[in-house]
Amino acid sequence: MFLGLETEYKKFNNQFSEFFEKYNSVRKKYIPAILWQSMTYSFDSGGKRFRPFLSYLIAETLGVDSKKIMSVALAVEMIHTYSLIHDDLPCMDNDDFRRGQPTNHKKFGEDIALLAGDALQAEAFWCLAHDEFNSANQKISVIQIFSNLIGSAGMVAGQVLDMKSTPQITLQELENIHHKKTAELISFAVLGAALFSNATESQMTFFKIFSKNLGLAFQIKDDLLDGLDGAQDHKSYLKILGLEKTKEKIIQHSKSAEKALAETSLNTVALQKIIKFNLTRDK
Ligand code: GRG
Repeated sequence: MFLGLETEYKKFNNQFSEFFEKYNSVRKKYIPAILWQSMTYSFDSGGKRFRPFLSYLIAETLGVDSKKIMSVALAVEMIHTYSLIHDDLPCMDNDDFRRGQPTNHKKFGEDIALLAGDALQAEAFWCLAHDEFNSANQKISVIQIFSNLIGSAGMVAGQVLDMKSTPQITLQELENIHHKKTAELISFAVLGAALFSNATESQMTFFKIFSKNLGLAFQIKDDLLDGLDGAQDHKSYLKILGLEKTKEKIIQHSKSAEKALAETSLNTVALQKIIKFNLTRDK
């Protein structure tokens, strides 16, 4: 799936699964069985793991052992999973299927699905707080940016603005929604891993530009794939800009992301491949 990054993805996947198993062995016994089943049903239902893989590649790029960033990788995938479970609920997008399987609330009921999302969010903070490979100060810095990017000023804000938007939405408003709803979590995957990998201030600056543009390109690509699939939504680049300009926007943000990487003076071949993966992906 991640063309040219197959070896890295395999290594990442093994390490990620191992880390998740270790987490299970510590936490599972405290969590009611039905809640655990609901949490893991969605966590393990065939997602691409794009965000945690990105965290892994950041550690590789900065020459740091990837065990340093595994708590970020797990936390980011837990938040992604919770956001999908809640987004599918009848009070939000009201979807019956996700990744070709019944959505969490269709399988476990709305009450448990809601609580599985809540639980995954809290567990993500648990993972970061209990990280064994970084200092207390580093963990505080990471939790500070995490709570900002995923919460009421970040991803949740994006969801609210999305829900309350009207068909008169402007391109600028839509970009702001995409930025908050999707790009900020992707930014955390990059910036959380970069902080745990001891990135310099200047590298952080370029990684911020890289991750924002990659996140926007990722969401616009998602709009494009949805639109080609027949979904009609006024909150879509396709609806506002049409097909050709939407494709141009994806290329424009991808180029900005690439340019930011070039400024870091690091070997960023793998990260460039991730940008290309998004350009060519069909799911
Ligand atoms: C706080 C309820 C709540 C929601 C937050 C992120 C979000 C807002 C809602 C999720 C719905 C959605 C379509 C978000 C856009 C982000 C996106 C492109 C999700 C799909 O991500 P992939 O392609 O999915 O990484 P897989 O299935 O591979 O994990």
